[in-house]
Amino acid sequence: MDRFLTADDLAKTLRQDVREGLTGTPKTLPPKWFYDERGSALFEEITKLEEYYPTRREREILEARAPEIAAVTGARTLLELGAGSGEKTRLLLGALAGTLSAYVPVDVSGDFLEEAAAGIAADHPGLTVRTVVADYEQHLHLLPGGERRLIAFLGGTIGNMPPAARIGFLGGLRATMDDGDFLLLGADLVKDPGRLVRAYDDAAGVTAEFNKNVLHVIDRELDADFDTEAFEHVAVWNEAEEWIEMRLRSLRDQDVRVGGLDLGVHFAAGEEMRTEISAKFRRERLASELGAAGMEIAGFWTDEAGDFSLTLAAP
Ligand code: AVJ
Repeated sequence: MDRFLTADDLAKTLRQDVREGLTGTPKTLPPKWFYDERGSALFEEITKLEEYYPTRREREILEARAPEIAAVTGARTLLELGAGSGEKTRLLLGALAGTLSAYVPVDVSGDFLEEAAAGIAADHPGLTVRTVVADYEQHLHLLPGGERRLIAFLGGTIGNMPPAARIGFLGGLRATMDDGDFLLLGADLVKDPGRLVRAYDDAAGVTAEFNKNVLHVIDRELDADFDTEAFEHVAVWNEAEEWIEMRLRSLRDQDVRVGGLDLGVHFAAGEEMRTEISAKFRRERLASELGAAGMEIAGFWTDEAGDFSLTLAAP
Protein backbone atom coordinates (compact mmCIF):
# COMPACT_ATOMS: atom_id res chain seq x y z
CA MET A 1 0.00 0.00 0.00
CA ASP A 2 1.25 3.48 -0.88
CA ARG A 3 0.30 6.17 1.58
CA PHE A 4 0.41 9.80 0.54
CA LEU A 5 -2.10 10.75 3.17
CA THR A 6 -2.00 9.84 6.86
CA ALA A 7 -4.77 9.86 9.45
CA ASP A 8 -3.04 12.93 10.82
CA ASP A 9 -3.25 14.78 7.50
CA LEU A 10 -6.94 13.91 7.29
CA ALA A 11 -7.60 15.15 10.82
CA LYS A 12 -5.85 18.40 10.03
CA THR A 13 -7.86 18.93 6.84
CA LEU A 14 -11.09 18.22 8.68
CA ARG A 15 -10.23 20.85 11.30
CA GLN A 16 -9.40 23.40 8.60
CA ASP A 17 -12.52 22.64 6.59
CA VAL A 18 -14.84 22.82 9.57
CA ARG A 19 -13.32 26.01 10.95
CA GLU A 20 -13.48 27.70 7.56
CA GLY A 21 -16.92 26.38 6.74
CA LEU A 22 -18.58 27.24 10.04
CA THR A 23 -17.09 30.73 10.32
CA GLY A 24 -17.87 31.73 6.73
CA THR A 25 -21.01 33.42 5.42
CA PRO A 26 -23.01 31.55 4.36
CA LYS A 27 -21.85 28.50 6.33
CA THR A 28 -20.75 25.51 4.27
CA LEU A 29 -19.24 22.07 4.82
CA PRO A 30 -17.47 20.06 2.11
CA PRO A 31 -19.15 16.78 1.11
CA LYS A 32 -16.00 14.70 1.55
CA TRP A 33 -16.73 14.38 5.28
CA PHE A 34 -20.00 12.48 4.79
CA TYR A 35 -18.19 9.22 4.32
CA ASP A 36 -17.28 7.66 7.65
CA GLU A 37 -18.43 4.08 8.15
CA ARG A 38 -22.04 5.06 8.76
CA GLY A 39 -22.04 7.62 5.94
CA SER A 40 -20.65 5.10 3.48
CA ALA A 41 -23.31 2.58 4.52
CA LEU A 42 -26.01 5.24 4.09
CA PHE A 43 -24.69 6.09 0.65
CA GLU A 44 -24.85 2.40 -0.27
CA GLU A 45 -28.46 2.46 0.84
CA ILE A 46 -29.11 5.57 -1.30
CA THR A 47 -27.82 3.78 -4.39
CA LYS A 48 -30.58 1.20 -3.95
CA LEU A 49 -33.42 3.73 -3.64
CA GLU A 50 -36.03 3.90 -6.37
CA GLU A 51 -35.52 7.68 -6.68
CA TYR A 52 -31.72 7.58 -6.93
CA TYR A 53 -31.03 6.57 -10.53
CA PRO A 54 -27.32 7.45 -11.09
CA THR A 55 -25.71 4.25 -9.82
CA ARG A 56 -28.14 2.03 -11.70
CA ARG A 57 -27.79 4.02 -14.91
CA GLU A 58 -24.02 4.08 -14.79
CA ARG A 59 -23.99 0.32 -14.27
CA GLU A 60 -26.27 -0.06 -17.30
CA ILE A 61 -23.82 1.94 -19.44
CA LEU A 62 -20.84 -0.01 -18.18
CA GLU A 63 -22.56 -3.31 -18.83
CA ALA A 64 -23.24 -2.27 -22.41
CA ARG A 65 -19.95 -0.49 -23.13
CA ALA A 66 -17.18 -2.10 -21.10
CA PRO A 67 -16.07 -4.26 -24.06
CA GLU A 68 -15.87 -1.16 -26.26
CA ILE A 69 -13.95 0.72 -23.60
CA ALA A 70 -11.55 -2.20 -23.33
CA ALA A 71 -11.07 -2.35 -27.11
CA VAL A 72 -10.38 1.38 -27.47
CA THR A 73 -8.08 1.72 -24.46
CA GLY A 74 -6.23 -1.60 -24.40
CA ALA A 75 -5.52 -0.62 -20.82
CA ARG A 76 -2.64 -2.24 -18.92
CA THR A 77 -3.32 -0.42 -15.67
CA LEU A 78 -6.69 0.54 -14.27
CA LEU A 79 -6.42 3.39 -11.81
CA GLU A 80 -9.67 4.01 -9.98
CA LEU A 81 -10.11 7.33 -8.20
CA GLY A 82 -12.37 7.09 -5.19
CA ALA A 83 -12.71 3.33 -5.40
CA GLY A 84 -16.35 2.69 -4.61
CA SER A 85 -18.32 -0.41 -3.80
CA GLY A 86 -16.42 -2.51 -6.30
CA GLU A 87 -19.33 -3.60 -8.45
CA LYS A 88 -18.51 -1.24 -11.31
CA THR A 89 -14.88 -2.15 -10.92
CA ARG A 90 -15.75 -5.78 -11.46
CA LEU A 91 -17.45 -4.97 -14.75
CA LEU A 92 -14.41 -3.07 -15.97
CA LEU A 93 -11.94 -5.66 -14.74
CA GLY A 94 -13.89 -8.39 -16.48
CA ALA A 95 -13.86 -6.55 -19.80
CA LEU A 96 -10.20 -5.53 -19.52
CA ALA A 97 -8.99 -8.99 -18.54
CA GLY A 98 -7.19 -9.47 -21.86
CA THR A 99 -4.81 -6.53 -21.50
CA LEU A 100 -4.77 -5.56 -17.85
CA SER A 101 -1.84 -6.30 -15.55
CA ALA A 102 -2.46 -3.93 -12.64
CA TYR A 103 -5.38 -2.50 -10.71
CA VAL A 104 -4.73 0.58 -8.56
CA PRO A 105 -7.63 1.71 -6.37
CA VAL A 106 -7.11 5.16 -4.87
CA ASP A 107 -9.05 6.35 -1.84
CA VAL A 108 -8.67 8.59 1.21
CA SER A 109 -9.50 5.73 3.55
CA GLY A 110 -7.09 2.82 3.86
CA ASP A 111 -9.38 0.38 5.71
CA PHE A 112 -11.97 0.48 3.02
CA LEU A 113 -9.35 0.00 0.30
CA GLU A 114 -7.66 -3.05 1.78
CA GLU A 115 -10.94 -4.89 2.06
CA ALA A 116 -12.02 -4.17 -1.50
CA ALA A 117 -8.56 -4.91 -2.89
CA ALA A 118 -8.30 -8.27 -1.16
CA GLY A 119 -11.56 -9.43 -2.72
CA ILE A 120 -10.51 -8.32 -6.17
CA ALA A 121 -7.04 -9.87 -5.89
CA ALA A 122 -8.63 -13.17 -4.89
CA ASP A 123 -10.93 -13.11 -7.93
CA HIS A 124 -8.19 -12.11 -10.38
CA PRO A 125 -5.09 -14.16 -9.81
CA GLY A 126 -2.23 -12.70 -11.82
CA LEU A 127 -3.51 -9.16 -11.46
CA THR A 128 -1.24 -6.89 -9.43
CA VAL A 129 -3.38 -4.93 -6.99
CA ARG A 130 -1.68 -1.90 -5.56
CA THR A 131 -3.70 0.25 -3.18
CA VAL A 132 -3.00 3.95 -2.84
CA VAL A 133 -4.21 6.12 0.03
CA ALA A 134 -4.37 9.60 -1.39
CA ASP A 135 -6.60 12.59 -1.92
CA TYR A 136 -7.15 12.72 -5.66
CA GLU A 137 -7.36 16.49 -5.59
CA GLN A 138 -3.95 16.85 -3.92
CA HIS A 139 -1.85 13.88 -4.97
CA LEU A 140 -2.54 13.32 -8.65
CA HIS A 141 1.12 13.74 -9.56
CA LEU A 142 2.12 10.99 -7.12
CA LEU A 143 -0.08 8.30 -8.58
CA PRO A 144 1.68 5.33 -10.19
CA GLY A 145 2.69 5.84 -13.80
CA GLY A 146 3.04 3.19 -16.48
CA GLU A 147 1.93 2.67 -20.03
CA ARG A 148 -1.66 2.63 -21.21
CA ARG A 149 -3.39 3.64 -18.04
CA LEU A 150 -7.13 3.92 -17.79
CA ILE A 151 -8.03 6.38 -15.06
CA ALA A 152 -11.60 5.81 -13.94
CA PHE A 153 -13.47 8.51 -12.03
CA LEU A 154 -16.99 7.17 -11.77
CA GLY A 155 -20.26 7.72 -9.96
CA GLY A 156 -20.66 11.37 -10.85
CA THR A 157 -18.36 12.49 -8.05
CA ILE A 158 -16.86 15.10 -10.40
CA GLY A 159 -20.15 16.92 -9.78
CA ASN A 160 -19.19 17.55 -6.16
CA MET A 161 -16.50 19.96 -7.32
CA PRO A 162 -17.40 23.57 -7.98
CA PRO A 163 -16.49 24.61 -11.55
CA ALA A 164 -13.13 26.18 -10.68
CA ALA A 165 -11.99 23.12 -8.72
CA ARG A 166 -13.19 20.89 -11.55
CA ILE A 167 -11.14 22.75 -14.13
CA GLY A 168 -8.10 22.55 -11.84
CA PHE A 169 -8.67 18.86 -11.25
CA LEU A 170 -9.07 17.97 -14.93
CA GLY A 171 -6.02 20.06 -15.85
CA GLY A 172 -3.99 18.38 -13.10
CA LEU A 173 -5.12 14.99 -14.31
CA ARG A 174 -4.22 15.83 -17.89
CA ALA A 175 -0.74 16.88 -16.75
CA THR A 176 -0.13 13.36 -15.41
CA MET A 177 -1.36 11.65 -18.59
CA ASP A 178 0.73 10.46 -21.52
CA ASP A 179 -0.18 9.28 -24.99
CA GLY A 180 -2.06 6.01 -24.63
CA ASP A 181 -3.64 6.99 -21.31
CA PHE A 182 -7.40 7.49 -21.06
CA LEU A 183 -9.81 9.01 -18.58
CA LEU A 184 -13.19 7.34 -18.03
CA LEU A 185 -15.49 9.89 -16.46
CA GLY A 186 -18.96 9.23 -15.05
CA ALA A 187 -21.16 12.33 -14.99
CA ASP A 188 -24.83 12.81 -14.24
CA LEU A 189 -26.85 14.73 -16.84
CA VAL A 190 -29.25 17.68 -16.65
CA LYS A 191 -32.85 16.46 -16.55
CA ASP A 192 -36.29 17.26 -15.18
CA PRO A 193 -35.75 19.19 -11.92
CA GLY A 194 -38.53 17.25 -10.21
CA ARG A 195 -36.70 13.98 -10.71
CA LEU A 196 -33.42 15.52 -9.64
CA VAL A 197 -34.87 16.86 -6.41
CA ARG A 198 -36.54 13.54 -5.62
CA ALA A 199 -33.21 11.75 -6.17
CA TYR A 200 -31.70 13.96 -3.46
CA ASP A 201 -34.71 14.09 -1.16
CA ASP A 202 -36.07 10.55 -1.12
CA ALA A 203 -39.37 9.64 0.49
CA ALA A 204 -37.77 7.24 2.98
CA GLY A 205 -35.46 9.95 4.29
CA VAL A 206 -32.20 8.09 3.70
CA THR A 207 -30.58 11.07 2.00
CA ALA A 208 -31.67 13.26 4.91
CA GLU A 209 -29.87 10.90 7.31
CA PHE A 210 -26.84 10.85 5.01
CA ASN A 211 -26.77 14.66 4.97
CA LYS A 212 -27.10 14.96 8.75
CA ASN A 213 -24.39 12.36 9.20
CA VAL A 214 -21.78 15.04 8.58
CA LEU A 215 -22.89 16.58 11.90
CA HIS A 216 -22.34 13.23 13.67
CA VAL A 217 -18.87 13.12 12.15
CA ILE A 218 -18.04 16.58 13.50
CA ASP A 219 -19.54 15.75 16.91
CA ARG A 220 -17.33 12.69 17.17
CA GLU A 221 -14.12 13.89 15.56
CA LEU A 222 -14.11 17.45 16.86
CA ASP A 223 -15.96 17.08 20.12
CA ALA A 224 -18.92 19.18 18.94
CA ASP A 225 -22.48 19.16 20.26
CA PHE A 226 -24.57 19.41 17.10
CA ASP A 227 -28.10 18.19 17.76
CA THR A 228 -29.03 16.58 14.45
CA GLU A 229 -32.71 16.79 15.39
CA ALA A 230 -32.40 20.55 15.27
CA PHE A 231 -31.63 20.55 11.54
CA GLU A 232 -33.63 19.53 8.52
CA HIS A 233 -32.48 18.25 5.16
CA VAL A 234 -33.01 20.49 2.14
CA ALA A 235 -32.38 19.66 -1.53
CA VAL A 236 -32.82 22.35 -4.18
CA TRP A 237 -32.14 22.55 -7.90
CA ASN A 238 -30.00 25.56 -8.73
CA GLU A 239 -31.14 26.30 -12.27
CA ALA A 240 -28.49 28.92 -13.05
CA GLU A 241 -25.58 26.69 -12.02
CA GLU A 242 -27.25 23.45 -13.08
CA TRP A 243 -26.45 21.72 -9.83
CA ILE A 244 -28.33 20.17 -6.95
CA GLU A 245 -27.55 21.71 -3.61
CA MET A 246 -27.97 19.89 -0.34
CA ARG A 247 -28.29 22.03 2.73
CA LEU A 248 -28.99 21.64 6.43
CA ARG A 249 -31.53 24.13 7.74
CA SER A 250 -31.46 25.12 11.37
CA LEU A 251 -34.91 24.58 12.87
CA ARG A 252 -34.32 27.08 15.64
CA ASP A 253 -32.03 29.73 16.96
CA GLN A 254 -29.16 27.75 18.45
CA ASP A 255 -25.56 27.83 19.57
CA VAL A 256 -23.25 24.96 18.75
CA ARG A 257 -19.97 24.33 20.51
CA VAL A 258 -17.07 22.72 18.64
CA GLY A 259 -14.81 21.79 21.54
CA GLY A 260 -11.95 20.51 19.42
CA LEU A 261 -11.66 23.86 17.68
CA ASP A 262 -12.50 25.93 20.75
CA LEU A 263 -15.20 27.46 18.59
CA GLY A 264 -18.76 28.60 19.24
CA VAL A 265 -21.12 28.89 16.29
CA HIS A 266 -24.52 30.53 16.17
CA PHE A 267 -27.29 29.39 13.84
CA ALA A 268 -30.33 31.60 13.30
CA ALA A 269 -33.72 29.91 12.94
CA GLY A 270 -34.12 28.99 9.26
CA GLU A 271 -30.45 29.51 8.47
CA GLU A 272 -29.17 27.15 5.78
CA MET A 273 -25.71 25.63 5.56
CA ARG A 274 -24.65 24.14 2.22
CA THR A 275 -23.19 20.63 2.54
CA GLU A 276 -22.95 19.46 -1.08
CA ILE A 277 -23.28 20.49 -4.67
CA SER A 278 -23.90 17.78 -7.23
CA ALA A 279 -23.48 19.31 -10.66
CA LYS A 280 -25.39 17.91 -13.62
CA PHE A 281 -23.85 18.11 -17.07
CA ARG A 282 -24.63 18.42 -20.73
CA ARG A 283 -22.44 16.79 -23.33
CA GLU A 284 -21.26 20.16 -24.63
CA ARG A 285 -20.10 21.24 -21.22
CA LEU A 286 -18.18 18.02 -20.69
CA ALA A 287 -16.54 18.44 -24.10
CA SER A 288 -15.59 22.04 -23.46
CA GLU A 289 -14.24 21.43 -19.95
CA LEU A 290 -12.25 18.39 -21.06
CA GLY A 291 -11.07 20.37 -24.08
CA ALA A 292 -9.95 23.23 -21.85
CA ALA A 293 -7.96 20.69 -19.84
CA GLY A 294 -6.24 19.47 -23.00
CA MET A 295 -8.25 16.31 -23.60
CA GLU A 296 -10.34 15.08 -26.48
CA ILE A 297 -13.42 12.92 -26.33
CA ALA A 298 -12.80 9.39 -27.59
CA GLY A 299 -16.19 8.03 -26.61
CA PHE A 300 -19.44 9.27 -25.10
CA TRP A 301 -22.28 7.04 -23.98
CA THR A 302 -25.50 7.37 -22.03
CA ASP A 303 -28.00 4.82 -20.72
CA GLU A 304 -31.20 4.19 -22.73
CA ALA A 305 -33.09 6.88 -20.86
CA GLY A 306 -30.32 9.46 -21.32
CA ASP A 307 -30.01 10.00 -17.57
CA PHE A 308 -26.29 9.48 -16.99
CA SER A 309 -23.11 9.62 -19.06
CA LEU A 310 -19.76 7.95 -19.42
CA THR A 311 -17.08 9.84 -21.29
CA LEU A 312 -13.80 8.42 -22.48
CA ALA A 313 -11.21 11.13 -22.97
CA ALA A 314 -7.57 11.18 -24.01
CA PRO A 315 -4.78 13.76 -24.26
C1 AVJ B 1 -21.34 9.99 -4.59
C2 AVJ B 1 -21.05 12.27 -5.01
C3 AVJ B 1 -21.91 10.90 -6.72
O1 AVJ B 1 -23.63 13.53 -5.79
O2 AVJ B 1 -25.07 11.99 -6.28
C4 AVJ B 1 -25.94 11.03 -3.09
C5 AVJ B 1 -23.47 11.69 -3.37
N1 AVJ B 1 -25.37 12.91 -2.30
N2 AVJ B 1 -27.02 11.61 -2.54
C6 AVJ B 1 -24.06 12.38 -5.68
C7 AVJ B 1 -24.90 11.86 -2.94
C8 AVJ B 1 -26.67 12.73 -2.05
C9 AVJ B 1 -23.33 11.36 -4.82
N3 AVJ B 1 -21.92 11.15 -5.26
